[in-house]
Amino acid sequence: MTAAKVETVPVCIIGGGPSGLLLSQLLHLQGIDNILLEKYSRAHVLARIRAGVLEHGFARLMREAQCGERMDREGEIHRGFHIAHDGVLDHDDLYKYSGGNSVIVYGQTELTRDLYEARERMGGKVVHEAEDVALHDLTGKPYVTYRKGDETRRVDCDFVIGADGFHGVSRRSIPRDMLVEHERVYPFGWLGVLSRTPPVSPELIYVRHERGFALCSLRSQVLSRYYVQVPLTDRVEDWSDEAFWEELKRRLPREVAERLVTGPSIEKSIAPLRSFVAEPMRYGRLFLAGDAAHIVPPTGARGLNSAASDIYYLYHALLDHYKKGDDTGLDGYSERALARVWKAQRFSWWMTMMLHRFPDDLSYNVRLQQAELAYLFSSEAAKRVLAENYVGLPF
Ligand code: FAS
Ligand code: PHB
Repeated sequence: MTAAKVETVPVCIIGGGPSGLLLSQLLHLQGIDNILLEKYSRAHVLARIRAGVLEHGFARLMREAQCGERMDREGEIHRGFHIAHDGVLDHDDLYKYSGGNSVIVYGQTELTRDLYEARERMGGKVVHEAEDVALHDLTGKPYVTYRKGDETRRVDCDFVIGADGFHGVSRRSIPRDMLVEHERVYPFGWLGVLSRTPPVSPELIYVRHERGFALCSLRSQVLSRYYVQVPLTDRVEDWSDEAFWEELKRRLPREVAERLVTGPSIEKSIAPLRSFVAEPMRYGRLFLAGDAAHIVPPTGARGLNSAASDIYYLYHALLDHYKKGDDTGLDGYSERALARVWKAQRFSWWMTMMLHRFPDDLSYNVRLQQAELAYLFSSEAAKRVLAENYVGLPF
């Protein structure tokens, strides 16, 4: 192993997903130098198919990061969505019930691509295939070591941002007795298919069905994204494209199923569902953001969007530190971020409990789900609650 190459920057960001990239880009635009260490290649990161719905707050941050141009050109503004249940197709008018807000349907893959291209265009320090990342002296003068090829490197910094996702190294670098983890795992997963077919509906359709949950989403007018709830024991190789389409059609309202255009899957995967929060989101000079600190079931489309408010809070806290010598934001980050994270946790749990079929479903629970939906679509107040959470609570 060759001698360590040492670099010194104010902020070292671990993780080149949307959280890390967005913060890196925002700090760079304010002249705050930073380096981002990503475990895999850019191609590997961009091969992942994940979120599809952006809150208006996330969209605002992308524009502030000078990365919103393609999102605004190619993304679709959605002012409502449907919930199909018990033979009816109900609709929540997000625009009306949220007081004029909407969401943008634009794939996480594309916004991650936009962020990578902006970092490259602006000469950002992004290191791919940074292996064996390790965090050191987090309560003193922090530094990060990693391996690039056969070279060991060291980054001396003021702050480390752990944006390395649920399986990253950052949260695991916090002593066990300094962290409380809250978790619930759901007894099913989502089998997702991406297909080059026209979407079955101009707006998303969430489906509660006795056979299980389903979701009709999209990435564009020629790229559709569909999901069906499957048992945790299922493997993606158990599901042919034909079997997937047949199951989806059985869960959709007849008039929707009849107009479904099927085609070969260009991506097919099963995602487990869990709710998870690690508290606090800070240890010394390490700050956790995004999936490194919290995970939600994708039912409420809050995963990526919860990361956005973490980044917003961290960005302004670091600005105040470097521009004003004010650490109020940094000292209050964990409490402020968690307050919004838990509201997103609540909403994601509520949507998941309402729309999925649970293996041991008691008749009481089934009737409760039906009552929840009947109340939701009979109450203006309930539709306002749904809308304001879905478009995104204020940062
Ligand atoms: P990410 O996990 O996206 O990024 C972390 C990055 O850190 C990765 O690129 C990883 O390679 C890197 N990394 C990990 N360990 C490292 C190490 N030791 N050193 C250096 N780098 C390291 N959200 C929604 O809103 N809607 C959805 O439909 C949806 N579907 C999802 C499906 C799946 C299968 C998954 C896993 C998540 C889904 N999510 C969804 C949530 C998802 O979009 C996350 O919220 C989003 O990726 C969070 O972004 P980051 O916090 O950047 O974490
Ligand atoms: C998606 O398009 O992938 C998507 C949309 C909404 C969700 C979850 C996933 O709630």
